Amino acid sequence: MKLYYHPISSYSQKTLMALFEKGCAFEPVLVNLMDEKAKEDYKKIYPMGKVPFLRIEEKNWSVPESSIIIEYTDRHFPGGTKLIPDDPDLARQVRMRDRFFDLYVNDPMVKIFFDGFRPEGQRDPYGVQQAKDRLDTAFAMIDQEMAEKSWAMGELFSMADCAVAPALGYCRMIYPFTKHKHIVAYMNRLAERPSFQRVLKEAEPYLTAFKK
Ligand SMILES: N[C@@H](CCC(=O)N[C@@H](CS)C(=O)NCC(=O)O)C(=O)O
Repeated sequence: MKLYYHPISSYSQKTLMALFEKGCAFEPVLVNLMDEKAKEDYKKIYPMGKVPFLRIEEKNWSVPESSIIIEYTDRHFPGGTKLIPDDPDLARQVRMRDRFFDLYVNDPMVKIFFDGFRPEGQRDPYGVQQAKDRLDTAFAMIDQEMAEKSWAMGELFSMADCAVAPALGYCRMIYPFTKHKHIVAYMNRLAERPSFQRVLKEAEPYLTAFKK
């Protein structure tokens, strides 16, 4: 199976972290989102142009969306970390947290991150303020939740942790959460996870080049 991705894309990082947790083999295909020609070529594979995207040629299956790729992988590759529990109620709680982290941490983080790279006059201060307000609310909720937990689901590491790790990793740089000590401790635990370390190591040279 081929994973179309970019190393600095937070949603790609979420998926990569999950695939590394599972230890399943895949062919990585880097999509250069900074290059218009590469983006246009990629749209022939996935017209929405978003990464990550999984293609399983032998089944003629296309699997877009980070959470759905993780769901597919967790179902079809029994090895490594189980990322979505078999128990339906626990699975629902994982999915709920995954949605929360994507919509209320990752998306606002992306808004703030990319606005910073827009030329003067094309920035969106109102949208950025909305994103910051959303993050403030999300941080307060997560901090309270993480007071007595190791991972988003308690002692169980799951897809939800893969969703939030890259998003919080970027927040550390662009909208820090230092006053939320339980999130800081959670982030420190995530940073020790070999799957996340591997993701960050791969992203590092691309991030340095992107910032220049
Ligand atoms: N909901 C999607 C979000 C994917 C997404 O927004 N990816 C960004 C990179 S982090 C992207 O492909 N951006 C390029 C574009 O929008 O053209 C998921 O979970 O996979």
